Amino acid sequence: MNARVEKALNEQVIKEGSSSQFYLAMASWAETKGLNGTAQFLYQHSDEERFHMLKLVKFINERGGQAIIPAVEQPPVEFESLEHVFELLLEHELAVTASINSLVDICLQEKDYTTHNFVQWYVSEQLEEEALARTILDKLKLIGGDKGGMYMFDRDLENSAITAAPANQDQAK
Ligand code: OFO
Repeated sequence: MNARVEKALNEQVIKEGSSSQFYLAMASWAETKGLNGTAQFLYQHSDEERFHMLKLVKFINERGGQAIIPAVEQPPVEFESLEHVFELLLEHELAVTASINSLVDICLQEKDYTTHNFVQWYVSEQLEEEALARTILDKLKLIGGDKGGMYMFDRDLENSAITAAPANQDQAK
């Protein structure tokens, strides 16, 4: 496998792994605040990011490279508010999108069209995740400090986590 592409893919492994840890920390924080639906949604999101990492690891190894499993970095323990959590999540997703775009660029420069094709899955995934984070943030802004609204919001996220679960299990096969 092209050395430059392999290095960029391994850097992406780090990013997906750290996304998983970051969302796991958010989920745990939400759970301690009684936001169980939000916690469930974020736990699931964390699992998805781990799956994104695993997909890269397998691809690198199958193509004759060597995947490097990164060390676990400590994510934040406390968050200012739920809105802050989703602001950070969107910010994080935007950074991951930039990194995927640069990976696409490297594939084209190195004429590695197989990896370029593989990476397209991540391009679409980032589009969806950014849109979802924006929608959630908009809802939180609408709710403001309303406790009833927050209750409904948490329940909605719980329902969306339940609906999305079977698809994710299929993805992991
Ligand atoms: Fe891995 O999909 Fe977002 O970060």
